[in-house]
Amino acid sequence: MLIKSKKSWEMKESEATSEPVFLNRRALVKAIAAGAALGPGLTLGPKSLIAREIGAQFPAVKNPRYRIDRNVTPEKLVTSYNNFYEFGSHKEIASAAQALKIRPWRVIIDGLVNKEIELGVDDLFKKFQFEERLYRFRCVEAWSMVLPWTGFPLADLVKLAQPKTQAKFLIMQTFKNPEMARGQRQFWYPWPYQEALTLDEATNELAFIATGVFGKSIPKQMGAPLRLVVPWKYGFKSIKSIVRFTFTKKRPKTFWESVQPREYGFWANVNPAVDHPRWSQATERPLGGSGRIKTLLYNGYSSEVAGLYSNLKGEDLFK
Ligand SMILES: Nc1nc2c(c(=O)[nH]1)N[C@H]1C(S)=C(S)[C@@H](COP(=O)(O)O)O[C@H]1N2
Ligand SMILES: [Mo]
Repeated sequence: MLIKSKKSWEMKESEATSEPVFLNRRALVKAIAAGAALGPGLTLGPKSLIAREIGAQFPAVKNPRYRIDRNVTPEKLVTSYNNFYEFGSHKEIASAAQALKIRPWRVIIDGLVNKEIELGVDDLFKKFQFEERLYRFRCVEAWSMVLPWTGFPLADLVKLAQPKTQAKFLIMQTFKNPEMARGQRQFWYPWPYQEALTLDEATNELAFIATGVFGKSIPKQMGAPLRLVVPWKYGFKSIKSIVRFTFTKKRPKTFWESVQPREYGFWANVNPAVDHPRWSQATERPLGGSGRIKTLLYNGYSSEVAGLYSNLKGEDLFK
């Protein structure tokens, strides 16, 4: 099909992408921009036909490489059942999270980089090409969902940062402001929330910075204005409302690892065969579904990520 043959407003939502195509993202974005034929079997949703300018977020190109053979979770559930300890230690924090002030929002990129970067989030966004991806998401507490994220690959941010060759890890931190975020008055937690990836993980094609969900800006309770999404790992790795990216040589302690190292580790890769000390990880409860479904190794993303771990002997990869 010739991409240019139909204007976006001539297509129905029902023509949205249904089959995976094996184009890498750059090739896809280029192809769309050039109006090239993408081959038989590929249809693109209305929003996909718009060649996006750098920095423009909505509507984003739907990347057909990331499709899921499960129903998308209802938006109402995705945006009302959340985990964000800064605003409470239960799942109904959405209204409390409206206290989060998301502008101005400064982002710092520092540590082992050639040049530190500090800029406002809107200026940061101008540096990236946005796209939409459908991903699975699996919390360590065994609930799960499928949802469309808008954002850009974390690899693009790493490239912008130009890490030095000694850099091996990327640490990400959430804001710290106990005035604004009541949960941070719980002084026994090691605020700010902190997560980290190896640089190999951070530059894996799946590691994503989300700025939107369901075609709109990401709501505060889901980690506005930018959060990590690493869909092959348990949800706690996907840190929300990031203010700082720091490249280091040494592996840091992460938030939940500091709080409860017996139960939560650095790697936290999804594995149905390795149980949590207090419950089974074999199955999960899809939000909005009836009953439970089987959990998949690496949450169904083995072909993209298993290679990252083939040489890691003696590491506790699945908690
Ligand atoms: N800063 C911060 N990020 C966080 C959390 C948190 O408490 N604080 N919770 C994590 C956990 S355990 C999960 S399951 C996901 C939940 O994301 P959602 O509420 O957008 O579904 O966010 C993760 N990121
Ligand atoms: Mo979670």
